[in-house]
Amino acid sequence: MKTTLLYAGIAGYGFNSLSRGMEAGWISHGLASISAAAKAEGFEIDLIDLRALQSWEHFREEFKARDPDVVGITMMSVDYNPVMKALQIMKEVKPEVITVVGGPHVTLALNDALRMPNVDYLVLHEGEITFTRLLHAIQAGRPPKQKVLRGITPDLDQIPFADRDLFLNEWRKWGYNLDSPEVPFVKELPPPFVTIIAGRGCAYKCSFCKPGEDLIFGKRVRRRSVENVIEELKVLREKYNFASFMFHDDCLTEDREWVIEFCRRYKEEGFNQPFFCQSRADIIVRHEDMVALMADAGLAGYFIGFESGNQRVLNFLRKGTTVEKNLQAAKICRKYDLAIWANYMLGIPTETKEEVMDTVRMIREIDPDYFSPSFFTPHPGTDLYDYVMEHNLSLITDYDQYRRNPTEPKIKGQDYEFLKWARDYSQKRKFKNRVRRAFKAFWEKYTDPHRYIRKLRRLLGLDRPQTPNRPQAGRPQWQATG
Ligand code: B12
Ligand code: SF4
Repeated sequence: MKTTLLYAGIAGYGFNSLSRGMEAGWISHGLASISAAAKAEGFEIDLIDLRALQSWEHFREEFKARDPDVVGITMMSVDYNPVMKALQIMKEVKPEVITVVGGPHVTLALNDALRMPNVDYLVLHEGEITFTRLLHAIQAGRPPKQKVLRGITPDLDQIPFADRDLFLNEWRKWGYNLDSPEVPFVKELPPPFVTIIAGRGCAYKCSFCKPGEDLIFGKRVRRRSVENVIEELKVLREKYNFASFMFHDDCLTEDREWVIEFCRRYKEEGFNQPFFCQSRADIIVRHEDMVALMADAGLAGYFIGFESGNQRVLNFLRKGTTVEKNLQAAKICRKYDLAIWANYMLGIPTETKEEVMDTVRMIREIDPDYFSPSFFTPHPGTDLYDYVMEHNLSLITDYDQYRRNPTEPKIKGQDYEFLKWARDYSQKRKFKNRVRRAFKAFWEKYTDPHRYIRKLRRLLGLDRPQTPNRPQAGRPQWQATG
């Protein structure tokens, strides 16, 4: 029996977009994880990644050539249109193919998913155990009768490590030639670069995000053991010789004890590769000692959801932090020379222009290394989505608009021309910050001994220069993260 997994994440950049930043250069850990689980039980698994193909015609031909018995598809809300189209083509080409759809949208908007034609099974929650059981049942000729299957929560230390080769081998076939399993995205993280997940869930309650992930992963945060994560890093070092990595965890730093132990073991095992992770301003302020330890272990930067520079709006978002802490957290990052990737939202329901300006002022004060503004977007499965629906505020007419990118209207009651101006103005650095940055860049350029060593190595032909698709610090990053 042959199973093909499908990654349909082309809502942003379309076909033939591989390597275009994080959206088109990172693996899906959901698919990589169910692939690893199914392969561990002997199933033959391959991948079609629409980002690597040229067109729907190309997909039709590729699907014909692969000729799988079962197809497993992952789906965020934003992926709805390409997933629907792919399902239609697959059932046209091979009506008897068994289609299984899982991922956030299925759990968060089940009624919507149930209306999708050409789907045989929907898997809710986590898929490693349930997908593999389903494959066994299909193989044994006893496919389940019910369409909706409830995923069984796995013990995260017991499941196999994500199958990165599923993506890399497929990408290579279509011309991906970076010497890196995934595409690096900031200058602080050199290739070979990988992403990793140490746990599932988040303990906080932000209204634009929750309860969505509680529904997918459960209310209790589950973190892998430090040893299990270190083991995976050892495998990644052995296999890809990674030079940097990024933790995808929603909020890795919420478990201070875990982080402290991780830093200790990371250094003990001889790792020194720089890494990024997501954190929160209040945690950074509360646990500066942890920040110091992380910076010492290799942390090169934080993704921080500053979200707003207005206290009323932060409270409305249930962000659980203050404007003051946002500013303090930025100072702490500077102190430890950590890059700041600033996530913030404009056009939040009830937000006034003056409140938007508070955010603009705060971001210009923070002076982040990377700007990641988004226009507030109501995502199914969140409390603010329900609020937007109850108040009839949504301007979203198509699933493609579930992207948070700050380019198009999302809700009623906001002046999007003003928001576009605010988006651009928030990224104009103050004069004092431009001077500080220019001085720092000059200092680093001419006092960094590694620069001369690297130059010498290149002259001697020991290093091959790489030009990955990385944004430059300070350039607009209209690529809000997940
Ligand atoms: C890393 C990440 C990203 C990365 C990488 C995305 C990728 N390639 O997977 C980047 C930065 C590119 C990204 C982008 C976006 N993201 Co994102 N992202 C995440 C994040 C933080 C981690 C994803 C992850 O790897 N999780 C761990 C894996 C193991 O979980 P999983 O993917 O859900 O898979 C499990 C189950 O869902 C299930 N499953 C999944 N697929 C399948 C398939 C089958 C067949 C089966 C049986 C089961 C199954 O089993 C898996 C294993 O247990 C999540 C939040 C989170 N913690 O999950 C948000 C999240 C998935 N992203 C989200 C959003 C909104 C986006 C964006 C739209 C934001 C934007 N910028 O506009 C874009 C869309 C990109 C696109 N497709 O065009 C939302 C989705 C909400 C929704 N209703 O769909 C989430 C939940 C965050 C949130 N709370 O808002 N994202
Ligand atoms: S926005 Fe971040 S901190 Fe808030 S609930 Fe979501 S993942 Fe947790």
